[in-house]
Amino acid sequence: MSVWLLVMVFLRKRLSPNAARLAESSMTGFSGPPFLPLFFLEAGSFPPTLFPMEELKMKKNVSLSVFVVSYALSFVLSVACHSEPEDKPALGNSENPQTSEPAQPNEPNEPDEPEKPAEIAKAPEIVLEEPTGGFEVDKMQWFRLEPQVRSQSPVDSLWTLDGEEISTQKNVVHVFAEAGIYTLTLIATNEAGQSVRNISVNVRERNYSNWTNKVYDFVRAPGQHANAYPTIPPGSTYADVLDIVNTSIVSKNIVSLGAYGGYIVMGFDHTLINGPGNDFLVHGNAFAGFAEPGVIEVSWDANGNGLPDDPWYEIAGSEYNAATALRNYRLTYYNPATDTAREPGATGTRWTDNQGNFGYFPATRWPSWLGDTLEVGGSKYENLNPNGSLSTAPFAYGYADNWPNGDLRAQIDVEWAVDANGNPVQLKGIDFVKVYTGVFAHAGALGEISTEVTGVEDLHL
Ligand SMILES: [Ca+2]
Ligand SMILES: [Ca+2]
Ligand SMILES: [Ca+2]
Ligand SMILES: [Ca+2]
Repeated sequence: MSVWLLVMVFLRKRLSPNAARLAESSMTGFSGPPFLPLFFLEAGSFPPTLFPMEELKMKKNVSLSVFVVSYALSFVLSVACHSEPEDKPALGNSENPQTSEPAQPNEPNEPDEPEKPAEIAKAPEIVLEEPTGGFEVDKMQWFRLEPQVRSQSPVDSLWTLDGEEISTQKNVVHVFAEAGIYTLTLIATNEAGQSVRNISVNVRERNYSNWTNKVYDFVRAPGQHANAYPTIPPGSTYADVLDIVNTSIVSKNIVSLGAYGGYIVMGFDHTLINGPGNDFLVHGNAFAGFAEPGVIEVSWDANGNGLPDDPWYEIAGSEYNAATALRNYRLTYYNPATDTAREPGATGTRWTDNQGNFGYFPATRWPSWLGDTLEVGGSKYENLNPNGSLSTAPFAYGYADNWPNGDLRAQIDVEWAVDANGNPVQLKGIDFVKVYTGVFAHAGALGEISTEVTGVEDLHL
């Protein structure tokens, strides 16, 4: 018995807590006597109740010393089998930072080449320098703004004037009919967002003439008034003629355009506003039963150079879609005095057109400042009365020298303007008006059908 106790004390001294834990954790694999002493020691009770000590004492033939030695050997073996060093920490034991491997930062693998930093998507940036005292413009003059809009992606532009949409172009062009202070707003939108810029515009008051103030171009076709209305002295150059015709128009005197295609281009001291309803009236000398319809085209100074070198838009009058209407018609007159191709005995002025037709027009007076030929063109409409008739009926609406000036049907709405393909165009205002004789016809003793013009009246002034 005393030997047993000595072994217990020995074991207790040798067992570190870790070794004891290892021994306990191995209990599933070792169920034999080596672990019984631990059990007793932990329980703190001796003699044990589970250990069959009494039985052992009873068995005289069992040598206690053999038992103890076999126990000690088996225990040493069990510890040797679990020979992990006591001081080796468990992997990943964060409670022991000195011996733990340093934690690896959670970083992605470094690529071979450093990535460019992604650009941060931004709303458009509107750059517009405002003049000292703010933006100013006279009423009925084009106001043009060309802001710089910086953006990494496509931009949609929306311009509003006092809250009402006026343009979806990057640059805005607008004309103000009345003086006042207006707020123009640009809303620039891209895929990242929206920028808004409010611009104050001071529109100044100004007085204008309601009548055309300038003739930019004039071409007269042959006719009975080739060198009259207004009178063109012999030897006049084209520049002289332009001056003479300009004086006529400004002073509201008659200018005859001659036969089909003769034309005049006129302008104003302001932009004629496309306001509500009818906007202007081309004054002529039509009277009941004698219309000489002239086609009207309008234009605005899109390129801002003050000259009528911008697209023209026809006023689509009542005949625009007539079955007999011709577009892009071209007609060439030949000066009878120099025309060597005319047939012997033929009378009149020879003509050819781009439809393969030719003939001799009864009028033989040739404008003195023209050369050997004159080519004119545009739309061409069929006269309502047969050639030679002493009367000519007016078209329903939309032409010059068609109805008497006081007749509502003589007035024109800019809304009727169409482009070269016949599509309506929305014009805020117009700067130039072109009129040309629109029919190719002759009225017997009354001469050729030739449009007369005395000027254009702005109906809003
Ligand atoms: Ca109008
Ligand atoms: Ca007339
Ligand atoms: Ca122009
Ligand atoms: Ca006439």
